[in-house]
Amino acid sequence: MATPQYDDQAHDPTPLEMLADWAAGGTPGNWAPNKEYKAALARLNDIMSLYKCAIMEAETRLKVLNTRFSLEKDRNPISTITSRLKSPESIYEKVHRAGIEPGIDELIDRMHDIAGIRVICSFVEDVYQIVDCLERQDDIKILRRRDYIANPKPNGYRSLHLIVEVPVFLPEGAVDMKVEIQLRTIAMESWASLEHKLRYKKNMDTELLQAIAKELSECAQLSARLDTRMQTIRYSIDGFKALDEAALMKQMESNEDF
Ligand code: 0O2
Repeated sequence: MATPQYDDQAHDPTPLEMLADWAAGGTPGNWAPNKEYKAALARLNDIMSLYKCAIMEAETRLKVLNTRFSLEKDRNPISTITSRLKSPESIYEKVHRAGIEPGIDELIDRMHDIAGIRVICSFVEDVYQIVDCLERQDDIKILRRRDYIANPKPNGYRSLHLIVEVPVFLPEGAVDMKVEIQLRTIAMESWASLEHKLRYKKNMDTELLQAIAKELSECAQLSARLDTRMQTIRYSIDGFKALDEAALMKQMESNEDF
């Protein structure tokens, strides 16, 4: 196969170049550095930089919330915040998997997780507190909320996902950009990262795959109970709901089969 031509040099296409070619409506394996491709590449570079700024904006909001909480309640609800800009390779793979029509506007419209932030909390209650605070912020728009903590996925996945829109302030004015925020506890994070590895195991024996999926499903239930028990202990340490000690004891007893 002839080496694809990008710009004026013959080289293997980078994932970003492949993505620009897809966005310009090119045919894989038969691309040319035409006007449409060059315009798509320039626009892609521009929006990737805007998504990077959106991550900074959203991350700052979360850090501010964490600092305010720690002042008022003497503890940090957020354990860690990590962020990532989805790689062009991963975007390219997902546009095909999700059947997104070629075009940068389509990409912006249909793909919600180019900018992604993961917030890890110690307790489930912290997740909901952070979400409540974000919902009350005037200039953050919550476009979508999926609560896989209250309604776990069939495989046991738990996490709370928000798609938010944050303003990015540029010299020429503000632009609203989408960011996906995944909030979960430490236990949920440990489960999800293990399960994520399984998703990308292509050549595993079917029986082994099923056995691991079953084991993971059981671990998901254990991890959900662990979160409940940890929350209960924290309430009890904080003296929170101390008046309802009988209910607390009952809750602890009901956890004993774990
Ligand atoms: P990756 O490899 O993490 O990037 P959408 O947000 O509309 O594009 P979807 O699936 O409708 O897609 O949204 P959803 O359910 O909110 O999930 C989005 C992301 O959550 C996924 O991104 C994963 O990061 C994570 N996720 C969802 N379900 C699972 C699960 O069962 N296990 C694990 N480990 N993670 C999950 P991607 O792009 O699918 O994957």
